[in-house]
Amino acid sequence: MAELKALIFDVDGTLADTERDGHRVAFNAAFAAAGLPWDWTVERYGELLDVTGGKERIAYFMEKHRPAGRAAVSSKAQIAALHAAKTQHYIQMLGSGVIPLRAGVERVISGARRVGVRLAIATTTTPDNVRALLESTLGEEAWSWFEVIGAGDVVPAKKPAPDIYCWVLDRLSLTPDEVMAVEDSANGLNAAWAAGIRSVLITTNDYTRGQDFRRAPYVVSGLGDEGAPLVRLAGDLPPTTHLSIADLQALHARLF
Ligand code: XBP
Ligand code: MG
Repeated sequence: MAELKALIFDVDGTLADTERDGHRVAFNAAFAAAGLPWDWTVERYGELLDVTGGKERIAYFMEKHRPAGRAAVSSKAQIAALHAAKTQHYIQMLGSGVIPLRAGVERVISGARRVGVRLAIATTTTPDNVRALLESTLGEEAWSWFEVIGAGDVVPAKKPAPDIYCWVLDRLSLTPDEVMAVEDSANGLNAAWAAGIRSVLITTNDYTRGQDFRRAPYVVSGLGDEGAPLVRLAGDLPPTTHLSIADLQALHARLF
């Protein structure tokens, strides 16, 4: 039986619903400020989310949709500058407290701290964004609760490549069987899976609900709260309105 030693959280879509009303809006603000006539609608952004990483997403958009004005951001450096402006918009938005954590996230994080399950993050987003989200939702100290934060360009290949999970496992000095990954997307699931992690809990959201999660042992609509009960979507899950850290420890142990 493999004991659960650490929880590795994805960020966007998992800790908080940041994509539609956060990142998307910040991309559009950066485009407008740069004089680019681009507007990523809610629907289009859903399609663009197939590509992880903001810089990679901009490059993919230009390649696929050939929008007007793309010549102005044709080099890697120009894309990076546009993306840096987007990051500033995004951090400013988070600072004003517009994006809360998803239901149950705070409960599971504090439960893990209480029982000594270590905490880590594996995300494709920019490190400054992770810090801004943690600070605006959990306070200034929260950053230090996470022993390892793997984010953005610390690895060359983003999810669904396994690199970020391998990087985090390496720094935690843990094997894949000692951790549970909490993810919201197929790209995230496939990244964890490719790194050898079999204990994956998917918490779906509006953008990811229809994705292929067949590999995941557990799929729920969220971690749940008493006021916002979870829906069990796949896997042998307890009949509960919300998952506690004890539930996650039991779900993990059952897999090995
Ligand atoms: C989600 C992503 C990110 C964000 C934007 O990351 O793919 O690219 O949409 O962030 P995850 P940046 O679900 O792995 O947390 O613009 O900083 O890349
Ligand atoms: Mg995600």
